[in-house]
Amino acid sequence: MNYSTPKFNKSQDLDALIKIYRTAIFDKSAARIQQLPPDEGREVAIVGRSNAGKSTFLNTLTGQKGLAKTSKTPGRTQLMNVFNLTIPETRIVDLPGYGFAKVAQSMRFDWEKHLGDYFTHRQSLQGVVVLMDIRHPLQDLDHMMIANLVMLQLPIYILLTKADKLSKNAANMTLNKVKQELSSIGLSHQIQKFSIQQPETLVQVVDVLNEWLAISEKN
Ligand SMILES: Nc1nc2c(ncn2[C@@H]2O[C@H](COP(=O)(O)OP(=O)(O)OP(=O)(O)O)[C@@H](O)[C@H]2O)c(=O)[nH]1
Ligand SMILES: [Mg+2]
Repeated sequence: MNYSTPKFNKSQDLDALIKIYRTAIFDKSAARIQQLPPDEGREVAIVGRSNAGKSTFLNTLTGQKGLAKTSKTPGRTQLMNVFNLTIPETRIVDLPGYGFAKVAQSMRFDWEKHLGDYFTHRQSLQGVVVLMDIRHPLQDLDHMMIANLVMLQLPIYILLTKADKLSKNAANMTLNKVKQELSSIGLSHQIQKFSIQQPETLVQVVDVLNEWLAISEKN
C-alpha cells in the first residue's frame, strides 16, 4: 500500500478524525508477552528509542494528556503498556524504548528476550509505528529495528518526531534524506514528520492506523 496520499485533508475536522482514538483507555502493563491480553483481534505497536516521543504521540492521538506517562528522563517506559479502544479487541501497545543504557539493569526491559518473541509470534499485530527524533534519525538501533521488522514482513510506518525542533526547511531536508536512505527497502512512502505542536501531522498517520486496525469512518 502507498501511504503517501492521505484520504483525509487538513480542512477536515481533526477531532472527528481521531474520535475513536479518544476513547482509548489503559488496559494493563506487561513485562512479558505472556502477560499481554489474549492474542485476538487487532493490535498496533509503537516503538522507538527512549525519549523518541512514543508516549507523547499516543497522548496526542488519544487527546489524553496523561494517558501514557511522558518524561524528560529517557527510559521512563519500561513495560509494554496496552491501551484498548472501544471497538472490541482493538489495541495500541506502547513498547519500552530501546537504546538507553543508563536504566538500572534490574529495571531494564530485556528487549532481545521479549520483543523478538512479540514481533515474531503476535498474531494480532497488524503494524508497527517506528518513531525517531527528527534531530537524530536512523541510529544503529533504529536500523536494526527496521531491518528486523522488514525481515518479519511486518507493516511499518515511520514518524520523525519533534518536527517543531527544526525549521521547516531543515525538517523537510531530513525527511527527504531518511526517505532516500530507506528507499532501497521500499519504505520511502511510509515516512512522515510529526509534532505535538502541529496537530495536522496526525492526519496521515491516523489514516494508516485506521487501515491496520480496520477502523472505518463509521466507527
Ligand atoms: N518539542 C517537542 N517535544 C516533544 C515532542 N514529542 C515529545 N516531546 C518531548 O520529548 C520528551 C520525551 O517524550 P516521551 O513521549 O516521554 O518519549 P518516549 O519515547 O515515550 O520515551 P520513553 O518512554 O523513555 O522510551 C518529553 O520531554 C516530551 O515532552 C514534540 O513533538 N515536540
Ligand atoms: Mg514512553
